[in-house]
Amino acid sequence: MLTIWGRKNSINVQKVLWCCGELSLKYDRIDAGMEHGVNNTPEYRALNPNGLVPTINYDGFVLWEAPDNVSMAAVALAIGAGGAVSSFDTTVLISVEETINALRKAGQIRYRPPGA
Ligand SMILES: N[C@@H](CCC(=O)N[C@@H](CS)C(=O)NCC(=O)O)C(=O)O
Repeated sequence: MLTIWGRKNSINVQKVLWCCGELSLKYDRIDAGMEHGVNNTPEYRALNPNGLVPTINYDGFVLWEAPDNVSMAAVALAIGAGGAVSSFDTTVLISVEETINALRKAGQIRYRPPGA
């Protein structure tokens, strides 16, 4: 179960949503931040002490501090190459040089597909 807290008009939330979209991952999104509040509640701060969006909870593993675009692309490439998704069509949002950097980073990501 993948849950993402964050408002859709946040660039940092958008890069996570983009990554999930590229990987066809299903997720629940809870509006949080700015006009939605939520990120100042003690419950949210327990998940993400920075009180910023996004916050991601993947089966109990909580992640905050969404990485830069190249790192997000690297994660998408690593998961895609691991066979977790049947097809992987990417949308070009980064430069050739950034893509090469993403490919290098993807090689360092220790990802094991479910069931492997
Ligand atoms: N490095 C952090 C930065 C997060 C960040 O700056 N989020 C902004 C939105 S883009 C935020 O939470 N602002 C306060 C708010 O939306 O209430 C990350 O990527 O997670």
